[in-house]
Amino acid sequence: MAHDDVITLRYQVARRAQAQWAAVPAAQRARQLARAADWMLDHADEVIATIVHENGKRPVEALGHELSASVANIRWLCEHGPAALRPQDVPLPLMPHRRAELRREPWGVVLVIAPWNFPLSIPLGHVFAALLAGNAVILKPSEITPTIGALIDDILADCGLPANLVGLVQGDGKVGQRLIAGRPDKILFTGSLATGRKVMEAAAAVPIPVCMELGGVDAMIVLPDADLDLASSAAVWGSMFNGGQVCASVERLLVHESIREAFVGRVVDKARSLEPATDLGRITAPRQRDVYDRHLADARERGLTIRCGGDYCTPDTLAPTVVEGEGIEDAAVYREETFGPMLAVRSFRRDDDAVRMHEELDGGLTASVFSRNEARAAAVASRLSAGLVSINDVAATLHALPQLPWGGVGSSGFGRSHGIEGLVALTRSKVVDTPRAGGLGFKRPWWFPYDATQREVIAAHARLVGSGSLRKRARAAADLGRSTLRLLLRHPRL
Ligand code: TXE
Repeated sequence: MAHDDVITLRYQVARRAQAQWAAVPAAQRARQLARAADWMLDHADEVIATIVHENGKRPVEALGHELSASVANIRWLCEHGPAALRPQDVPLPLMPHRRAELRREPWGVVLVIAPWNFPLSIPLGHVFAALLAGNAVILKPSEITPTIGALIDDILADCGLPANLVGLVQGDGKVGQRLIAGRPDKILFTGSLATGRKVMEAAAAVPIPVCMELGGVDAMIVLPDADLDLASSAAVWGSMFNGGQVCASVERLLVHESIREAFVGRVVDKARSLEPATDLGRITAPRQRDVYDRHLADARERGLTIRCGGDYCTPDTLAPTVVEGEGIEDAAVYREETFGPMLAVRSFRRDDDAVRMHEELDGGLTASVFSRNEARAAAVASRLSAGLVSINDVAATLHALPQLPWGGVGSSGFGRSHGIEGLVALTRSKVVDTPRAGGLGFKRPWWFPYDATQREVIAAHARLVGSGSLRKRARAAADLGRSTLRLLLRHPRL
């Protein structure tokens, strides 16, 4: 069967399964989905081995950022999600005779297009939230980590889901385009800005709502009174964990000029002390080397100083690299996402300069500010454009914490996953309003035909709901009572 026919069929069977799944109460859906956490813990070694083998990250990172993050997310979603999906009675002070119920209904079929850097926790987080919200899911893992993507079928095997509720479609960007053409009801994309634009372009043709997580050139700001030991350790881990292949990694270091050498010296010493075999995973996507080579060549052409690293310790591991120098603000390593164990250092004089430097680049997924003066750090943090700003910690620590919404601003994308906000975003709100006293209700006196009495009622009502002073409201209430009585005594003629 031609690929497009397979995709068409995938969507057809997913829609049928979704109708069945949406009829299951959210609390029951949660109970079934929660079994996946048990499966993952029971098969932890297999899950970790598969990730290490195909993605190349260190076992401790596969355990922490993939397995542990995923089971925590599942548990939290299953415990807190159903309440957020429950229909709510919304009081209507302006329409006391009506009862409004706000419902959170599933979109239908959600398409998840996933990256290779967190090949389990990122897609799994999206898949679970979408399923808990009552959707079906078509999942396209990255073509670089297909085996890990396929794990999701095993992880869900014990959940008793309707057949075909989750459709796994392997393939590259071309398959991604075809999946968009298959008209999902919503798309969750994690990947590069360049690809994100193609996804949005294809989605716009239908149109299909999208949630985009596109990475960023995130910065750490180190104020003059920062704890240099803490901040330098945070800078090294924040920029080099997962081999630096993290959307929320520290890509830029903005450090106060007065502590620059003391701080950068510590960063360089700690970066040099990393053991590639134990601390740095291999480069997952070979094409990343092109990015690293280009950024290093550009830095050298500009005469920047490569304080450490700048070459490969093994064919697929870049040595931890720190780059600084006059004019770094124009260098590729500073302006573009390197997505590797590479840090670009720039110094500033005033807090305002640090904010300006941060804001110069469009986008912002996460940021961090280090200072012993929390109020000063908070003042800087409040001025930064980013989805998450950490004070005296690196924001990536909080990546995909189930309680917090996750996503960026500007060229780092839009929409939110995780947290209640991310779950609710996987539903469509619908209001159903009915007569509060039951029955058929009555013809509304403000329906046709229009006349002077109606206008008096509406004018008095506007003064009641819009006046700021109690005296005016009291007078408006009296006017409203009198004019409404006159209106009700007049039999509606239509
Ligand atoms: O991403 P792509 P890649 C950034 C990071 C990295 C760069 C490239 O800077 O260096 O992106 O990584 C699918 N229509 N991030 O090549 O190309 C593709 O098959 C539909 C940051 O992995 O964006 C894969 O499943 N789908 C990011 C997914 O999109 C298409 C994590 C991502 O691939 C498509 C990963 C198309 N036209 C990379 N083309 C983050 N935010 O963490 C590709 N795909």
